[in-house]
Amino acid sequence: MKAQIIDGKSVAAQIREEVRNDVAALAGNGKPGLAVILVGNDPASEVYVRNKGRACEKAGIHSVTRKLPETTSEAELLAEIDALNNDNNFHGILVQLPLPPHIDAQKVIEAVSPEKDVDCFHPFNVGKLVIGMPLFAPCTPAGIVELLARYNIDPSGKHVVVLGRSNIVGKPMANLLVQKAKGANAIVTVAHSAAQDLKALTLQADILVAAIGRPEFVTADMVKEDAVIIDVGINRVDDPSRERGYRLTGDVDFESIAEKASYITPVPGGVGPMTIAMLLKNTLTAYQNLNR
Ligand code: L34
Repeated sequence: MKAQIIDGKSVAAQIREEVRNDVAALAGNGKPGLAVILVGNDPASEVYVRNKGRACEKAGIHSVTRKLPETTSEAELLAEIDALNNDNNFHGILVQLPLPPHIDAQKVIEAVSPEKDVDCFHPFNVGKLVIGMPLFAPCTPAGIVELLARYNIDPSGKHVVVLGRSNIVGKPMANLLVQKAKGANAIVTVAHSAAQDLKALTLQADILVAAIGRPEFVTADMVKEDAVIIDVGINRVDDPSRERGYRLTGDVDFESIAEKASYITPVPGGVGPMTIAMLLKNTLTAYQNLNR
């Protein structure tokens, strides 16, 4: 294999240790608190939320996961968020997505107090991000910027092609990388499946961020020699040979692209763990902002 693997798991562990030290050094009174709300029983969400709770615990962050039934009404969820907005024990509030279809996710996102919005999903925080004055950096995109920085891959002046335009990854990724700032300053294209000639776009990418949610969608012929490949996808693909019945795969065809790229993130162990590490960072930031 030619490409160097970007080890998100180990970078994330490093960042979590840094957060743990910062939390331990906080002046006496109280510690950061994170409330995570999970509605329903989506198996992947359950894994992610459990990972978040564990990571908080290890970093000395107080965390509570509220598990609400699939049948929870929008009004009940909004009431829960309102209570957490007014609870001084919690500095961060995160409502795990996706939500059941009978709940208006945007309404829920906008119910979280912007000062506690550690996801950076509230329109107030999205706006602050766009103008380059963010309160919080959105977890997954910020994790990617951090990975690039720690591998000394400077996006400045490079062409980054972001595949996918979701509000969780694609759009905030573009908004972060286009900023005139250290670790950013990139030339950004946001592409998606409606492109007339997607391959012509991805072939231009010095750094390709794949966030389309389709297993192994990006193939080696779509990638420029020596490109940096960031794979945000976490897809469960049926695999009867595994005990749990599935394997995890990203949005890129790892095996073939690793022969062509200069750097590549694996799935699992790439971007996923970084999302959680940045969530801890944001929770600490929320605490510091609220205790100023
Ligand atoms: N509100 N909803 C909200 N905030 C978020 O930041 C998220 N996201 C995405 C889904 N919904 C959300 C996450 O937490 C994706 N995501 C996430 C978090 C953690 C991991 C993956 C996605 C993770 O821990 N990934 C591991 C493997 C997990 C497994 O075994 O399934 C990895 O190594 O990639």
